[in-house]
Amino acid sequence: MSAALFDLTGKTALVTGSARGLGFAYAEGLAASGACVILNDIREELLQGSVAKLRDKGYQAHGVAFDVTNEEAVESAFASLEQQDLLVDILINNAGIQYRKPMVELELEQWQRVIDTNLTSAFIVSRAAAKRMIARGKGGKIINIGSLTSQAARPTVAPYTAAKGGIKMLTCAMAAEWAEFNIQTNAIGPGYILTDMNTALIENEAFDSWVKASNPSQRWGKPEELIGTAVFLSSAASDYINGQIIYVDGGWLAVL
Ligand code: NAP
Ligand code: GCO
Repeated sequence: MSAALFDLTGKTALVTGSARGLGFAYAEGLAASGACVILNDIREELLQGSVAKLRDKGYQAHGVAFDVTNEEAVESAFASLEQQDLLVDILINNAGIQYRKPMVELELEQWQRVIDTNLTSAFIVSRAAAKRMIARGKGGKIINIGSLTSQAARPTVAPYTAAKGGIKMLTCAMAAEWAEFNIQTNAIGPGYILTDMNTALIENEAFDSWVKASNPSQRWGKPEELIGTAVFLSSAASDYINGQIIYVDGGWLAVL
């Protein structure tokens, strides 16, 4: 009984920003649970290499290159997927960037680029997915990717923090509008995870010490440690969960 709850066989999942990092971990985890996965990235060559890695493991994997901030490109991508009979049942809005600078030094363009990529894109891509899920009448799953900064802030990452706080409430707004169509929208809030986004932090001895001292697990997280939550929120096991954010942070936000 319980294993079937987490089985994604017959489902098609689109993961944005998934040629590497956490997105690739989510895609591989969903593929291992039976889903047909569609990887996305801006860089075609990187994308195809990642698709090949999953296919080499025997998984059903496809790639579609588009910029998640470009609504014409997003609509065109969904149309292309439909022509291939790849109908998105599960969407993980994972694509994101980081830009670290004190606000008093930040240019408006730099602010806007982070907001567009980390927040507005979730609206653009989810709107395209939800319209089609509603029309098909079979429900769906949407998973937004938040952060510890959906709940708390640190200096020099204001646009990222504003975007991730917005992701938390956009998740509630999506639940409010789409739950009646059997679409469950939730979010994952990863802690500090060992990916390219954080290379500069990982290599900074003081920051590395702060991360290890600031959470009860006393270590950085690994991308593969996010997979279980992604599979759970993509599966029938979460059919009555909506508008929630699950922090996968080693306990960071749970302690003083
Ligand atoms: P990453 O290693 O920097 O990977 C980000 C991915 O997003 C890359 O594949 C990148 O494409 C893609 N991307 C960026 N802009 C895009 C756009 N406009 N259109 C399509 N794809 C785009 O980051 P990560 O650590 O895996 O983070 C993934 C997500 O988790 C982000 O939303 C991040 O905010 C969130 N998160 C990360 C952590 C962490 O500790 N790592 C913690 C909390 C939340 P390219 O490969 O072409 O650059
Ligand atoms: C930073 C990091 C964080 C992590 C993550 C924590 O500069 O503080 O990039 O933002 O990536 O979001 O949950």
